[in-house]
Amino acid sequence: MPDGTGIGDRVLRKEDQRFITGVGRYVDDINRHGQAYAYFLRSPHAHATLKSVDTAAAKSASGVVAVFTGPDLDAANVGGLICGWVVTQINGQPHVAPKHPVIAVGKVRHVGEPVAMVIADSYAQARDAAELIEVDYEELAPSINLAKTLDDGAPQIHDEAPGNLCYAWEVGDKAATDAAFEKAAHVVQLDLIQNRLVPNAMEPRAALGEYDAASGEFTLTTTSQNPHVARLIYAAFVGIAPEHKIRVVAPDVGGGFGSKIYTYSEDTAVLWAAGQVGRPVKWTGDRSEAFLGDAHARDHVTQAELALDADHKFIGLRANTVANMGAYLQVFSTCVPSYLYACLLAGQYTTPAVYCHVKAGFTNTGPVDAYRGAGRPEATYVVERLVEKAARELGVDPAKLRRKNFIPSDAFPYETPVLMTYDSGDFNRLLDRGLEMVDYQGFAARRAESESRGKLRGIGFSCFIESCGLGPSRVIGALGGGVGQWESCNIKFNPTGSVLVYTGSHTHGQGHETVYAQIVSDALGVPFDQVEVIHGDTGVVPFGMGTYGSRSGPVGGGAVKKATDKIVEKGKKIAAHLLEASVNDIEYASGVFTVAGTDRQKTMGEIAFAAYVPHNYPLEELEPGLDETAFFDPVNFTFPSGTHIAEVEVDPQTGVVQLLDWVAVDDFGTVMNPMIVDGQVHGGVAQGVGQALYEGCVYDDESGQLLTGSYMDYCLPRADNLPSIRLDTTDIPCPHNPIGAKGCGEAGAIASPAAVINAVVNAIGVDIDMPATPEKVWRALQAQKQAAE
Ligand code: MCN
Repeated sequence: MPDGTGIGDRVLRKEDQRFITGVGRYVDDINRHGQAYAYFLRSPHAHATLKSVDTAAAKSASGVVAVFTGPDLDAANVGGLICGWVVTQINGQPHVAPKHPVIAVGKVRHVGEPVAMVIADSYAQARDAAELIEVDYEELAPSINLAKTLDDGAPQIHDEAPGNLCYAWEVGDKAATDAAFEKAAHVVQLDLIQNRLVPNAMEPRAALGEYDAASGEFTLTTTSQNPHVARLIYAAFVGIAPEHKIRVVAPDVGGGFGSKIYTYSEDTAVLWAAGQVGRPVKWTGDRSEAFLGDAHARDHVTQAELALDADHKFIGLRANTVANMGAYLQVFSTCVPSYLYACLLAGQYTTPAVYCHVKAGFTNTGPVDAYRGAGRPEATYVVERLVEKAARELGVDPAKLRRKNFIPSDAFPYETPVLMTYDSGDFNRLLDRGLEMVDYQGFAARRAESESRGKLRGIGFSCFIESCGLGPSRVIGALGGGVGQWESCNIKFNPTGSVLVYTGSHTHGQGHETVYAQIVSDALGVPFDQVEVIHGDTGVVPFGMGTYGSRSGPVGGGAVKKATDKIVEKGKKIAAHLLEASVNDIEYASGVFTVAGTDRQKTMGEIAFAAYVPHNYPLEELEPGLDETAFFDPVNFTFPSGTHIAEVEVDPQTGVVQLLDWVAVDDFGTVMNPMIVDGQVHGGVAQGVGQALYEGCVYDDESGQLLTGSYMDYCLPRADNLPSIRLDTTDIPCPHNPIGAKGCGEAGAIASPAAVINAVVNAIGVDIDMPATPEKVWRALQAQKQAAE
């Protein structure tokens, strides 16, 4: 757009006006007449038999409306929570999917699992009454430690899952990979720990259930990233009501980072309970409940190896991973450490043989599922740590070693040995630009200067590629995914020319209200401020799959663009009628329809008006109205890639790591709003830095108590832990979506842990695990010193 609000412009975010002026409407801001409040009594034990749950005293407590336990929900045929992705095991069987009750039945399997729901006139009354519930727990030995949970003799968590095994799965050609290692000139080995993380969205989860006895309709207002998928689950699997009798509304949502993809016990229970008690029922989680109850992330251990020939070409990579599922499966739990992880172990390289074996195990800890990056930070960490270690052991420049092994830019589409076909990219260009921006030549001098001050300086690379933009329904279906992953858009013109854009994706910080308006404004020539984007309400938006897997730009944006194309097609017919010309002679550009070769024109505004005031329309050929719906289902994932380079300084006296510089050169295809994309990379990098240096979710090995259940024990990065992040992009369009966009929402979190740790290792000279806390770094330096003595 000439006014600077089209695709590619740094448009300020429309939605920020309401957020920064404090008028955003979050779930907890919404209250209904006669509303009651829910409190969940949670298990204090990691593993116990529920011998009895006596609710009599609680039921007669002041203000109490109802108390429900797991058996009450069972008796009402309320189904359990589901996992939406079937992983087919090596033995051909589907993964083991134990029942996940909304409220515990018979047994509790992690600290914090809901045992009863109390509904009362006030939240305080519900909480007080919960104290009157007598639960007779018979404690069982828990299995907490991932490294031991699959061992013989480990405490059994589910009868359905012998040996606590969820699945054993593999990808790649094992024989070919083993053969590559046999003939290798060099083999590099690493044992890696993917520290467990807590998502920490700014707004904790909340839900408000309502039931209208007249229509039989249930409404849930909730902190969801994907309200339509939630509705499908409540209808088809939980069985609360048929889909057309459930409305799910996700208003302003204060971040999700994956943790709000899922349907949880609390939202499911309040929705069902609203029908039982005939009053709206509200639950707002507090931060402690978020620590205990939000799905956690990562939590892998991996033995990884890279084989190189004498010429330093990568000839094989193999990884053996054990992944923690926690006590129960959530919606994506199974696909994260399988398809979303192992299928990216080729990285940016031509490694011809890759093999990965994954065992997923249950433990008596909270569920583990997708969190920003979901599998792809783990893959990048394996590949990039191995590559950096190979460079160190071989004494070669890590940038040169990467360059020697990059997939060349003319090799796309490129089929990797682990199921993916990369669409496009230019890895040399990313690295070259990164080296230039970071002044790689000058690093030796900077390191010497740090040394003169008694500090250890290091530089670390992370050259990542990821698959996102979920995304190809056919591919996902073939890999076991349960639902189609298209996106939809409905564009409705008002007669006076303003536009409503209904999207099935959900924005909870990503800025869709702005970027989709840019796409529409650009395509239809409508002023940006005349375009309103509406999302997050199944009662208003016809269809949608929501937001996760960096899909809203490439897939949601694709649907928006397709819908604008349909509007233009219809507009041409109306213009032809108004201008008394053949539709074939109508040309369209920038909001104006012209009869070819003449100055006879109609603007989009005139067309919109005529569409609703259709005087003289040939109605049998031309329907009134300007309202089009499009679905977009891409043929492949998008494959953003990038080079991130971190420079750190380590204080050997204290082990403190200071990040000094960050350079990120990414390929996000067509960048629609560079300001929003920059912000996405900043946020993602900060989260990855958190994983690398600060965050670690820890359960006590004996009792299964969450030791890091508050910000006193769980350390998030702060603004002053981060350097100014310097960015650039290469913008190689994705060949298979209408805009050419590749997703950007997770890239920073995918790239950054490997870059940070590679820089720390480069500084201190020994391998180290995440989070590289001062204590861990200091101990590594002491051990190194002692070994040298
Ligand atoms: N965009 C663009 N040009 C591109 C690609 C994207 O301008 N080439 C814009 C998009 O239009 C969108 C934003 O960048 O406004 C992010 O787009 P995309 O990469 O498609 O990611 P999604 O919108 O699907 O968001 C999901 C992604 C994920 S998976 C997590 S997790 C995450 C993230 O986004 N959670 C977030 N970013 C977050 N940001 C905030 N503030 N809060 C979260 O919870």
